[in-house]
Amino acid sequence: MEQKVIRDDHPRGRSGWRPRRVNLTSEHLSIKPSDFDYLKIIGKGSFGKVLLARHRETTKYYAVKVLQKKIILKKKEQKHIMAERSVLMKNIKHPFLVGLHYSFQTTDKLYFVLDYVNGGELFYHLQRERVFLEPRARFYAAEIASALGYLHSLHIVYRDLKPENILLDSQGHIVLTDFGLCKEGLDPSGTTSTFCGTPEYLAPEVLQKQAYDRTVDWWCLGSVLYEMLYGLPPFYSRNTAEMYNNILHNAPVLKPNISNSGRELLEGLLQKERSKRLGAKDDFLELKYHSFFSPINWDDLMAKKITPPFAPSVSGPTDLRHFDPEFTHLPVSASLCGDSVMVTSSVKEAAGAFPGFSYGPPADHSFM
Ligand code: ISQ
Repeated sequence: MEQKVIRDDHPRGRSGWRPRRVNLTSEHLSIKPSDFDYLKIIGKGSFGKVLLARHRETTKYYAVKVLQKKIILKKKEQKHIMAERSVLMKNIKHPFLVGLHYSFQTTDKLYFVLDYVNGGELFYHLQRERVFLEPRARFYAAEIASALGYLHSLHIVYRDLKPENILLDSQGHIVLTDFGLCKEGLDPSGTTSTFCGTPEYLAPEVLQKQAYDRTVDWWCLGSVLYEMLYGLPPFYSRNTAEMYNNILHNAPVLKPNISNSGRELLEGLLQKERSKRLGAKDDFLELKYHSFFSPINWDDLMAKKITPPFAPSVSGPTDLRHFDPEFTHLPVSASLCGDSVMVTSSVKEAAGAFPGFSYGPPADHSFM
């Protein structure tokens, strides 16, 4: 049997280089659900769930996102899902973006094998502390901004930056997940217009179903930063109609308990007219050189040389204390691993709807 030295040098792999000898068989060439043990549910959405999984052979942990094909088709979302996959596949490597290792499919499900991080959602920590002091908010905003700037440089608009998509790793660095609503293929001056998502952070142009561009992400970053500093989203109202009205017509309330540069940045990012918004001209560079970020050394930030202002306490990879028990207490379904699917007509219809979905990285990045 052929033997080959293998290595794990994914940029965010925890173990770094780990040469190992394994026997290469045809089994290694195609990845499948039974290559993993599924340990816990760590997230749930309308299309499916995210599970903590351990690769049986390498014993490495991953977040495996499993989506039901028929639900995606029913909601006419296959374009988004294929976009998520192709966005994740675009050789995207950035310290603050979740990495995709593999995607594969079975008759009824789509699987994304992603980096696993267990520091919890940023907003889970924000809720516990109500607000963050400025240096901490600055650190998170800077890591998010650098990730958004990187996506924009690849002509990708994230579009739907929202609290549940912003995670912390075990050291306390930002990891953005869920590229499901990312729009790709936009040239820097290009626009697009589709609407879906949750309302809190939606920019006025998205709310009004007008054309939008990469500046929508700077609005969302403004919303995230506002919530970190003031404890509530800008324009917040318990009444959704009122909140929509506030987003479209009211200036954000910027109380003076934060620095002038912070308020000035928020004013620039939460500018309703996108052509006047901070970032409209030189994108990320306009944020990078804004006085609010003057304490940030951007080279150090990118190299993860800045010690995070807060370290989530975790005892190890299987410490799930920062995940919602609503998810982690759910039983892990056996159907994930088996071929036990009842082939109904809707499953048949869905089976062939995602041609070219499956993806395996170059050998250097694989599990082998
Ligand atoms: C990675 N680690 C933990 C949770 C996740 C949720 C969604 C996508 C990736 C994730």
